[in-house]
Amino acid sequence: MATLFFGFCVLSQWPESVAGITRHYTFNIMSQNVTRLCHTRSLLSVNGQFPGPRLVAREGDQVLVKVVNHVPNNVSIHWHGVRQLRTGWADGPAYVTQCPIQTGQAYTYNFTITGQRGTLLWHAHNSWLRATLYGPIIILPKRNDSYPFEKPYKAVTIMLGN
Ligand SMILES: *[C@@H]1O[C@H](CO)[C@@H](O)[C@H](O)[C@H]1NC(C)=O
Ligand SMILES: *[C@@H]1O[C@H](CO)[C@@H](O)[C@H](O)[C@H]1NC(C)=O
Ligand SMILES: *[C@@H]1O[C@H](CO)[C@@H](O)[C@H](O)[C@H]1NC(C)=O
Ligand SMILES: *[C@@H]1O[C@H](CO)[C@@H](O)[C@H](O)[C@H]1NC(C)=O
Ligand SMILES: [Cu+2]
Repeated sequence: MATLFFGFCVLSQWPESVAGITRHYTFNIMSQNVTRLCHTRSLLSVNGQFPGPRLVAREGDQVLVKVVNHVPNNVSIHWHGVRQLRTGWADGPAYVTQCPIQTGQAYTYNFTITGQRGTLLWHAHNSWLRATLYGPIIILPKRNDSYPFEKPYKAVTIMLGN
């Protein structure tokens, strides 16, 4: 199964906000049927979206992601590449920094994005679940701050999965 996903956004169109706000997300881990190239499969998704939802934050923002597990599998979510400064328990690797979130339970990841800008990735951290549980993390510079490169005219997220 090959999947290609395109999302896009014009940077100047994001709503105005002050730096250092709290961003709330809820990730419901659920099972669903998805049809691609004439084949229907059952797979795990976040909020019924595959690939999963975009997590957007500015540098300096606090991010709260409540992950609710509605499936029989143990799940944890890893924020790939996000520096966890004094919030190691929000990193996500099951059995490393936390016990997995069990069926019917929820865990709220709480971390602040510090000193990072760009596009990263979140994904499930146990076994094959990461094959379908993933999505982009888009970190914008602080308001009035610049990118460490020329300001892009437009940002396009391309996710490749299999
Ligand atoms: C997926 O499809 C199977 C077989 O048709 C069905 O039994 C199941 O209820 C469906 N699951 C969902 C979440 O729609
Ligand atoms: C889920 O995690 C719990 C707690 O770590 C563990 O006891 C259980 O065996 C796990 N279940 C599966 C299916 O891996
Ligand atoms: C998130 O972590 C911050 C810093 O440790 C803490 O002040 C805040 O109360 C936490 N929020 C939640 C909802 O856990
Ligand atoms: C951003 O720059 C604009 C124009 O220079 C200014 O009016 C505004 O106060 C600045 N905002 C912050 C958060 O520094
Ligand atoms: Cu990773």
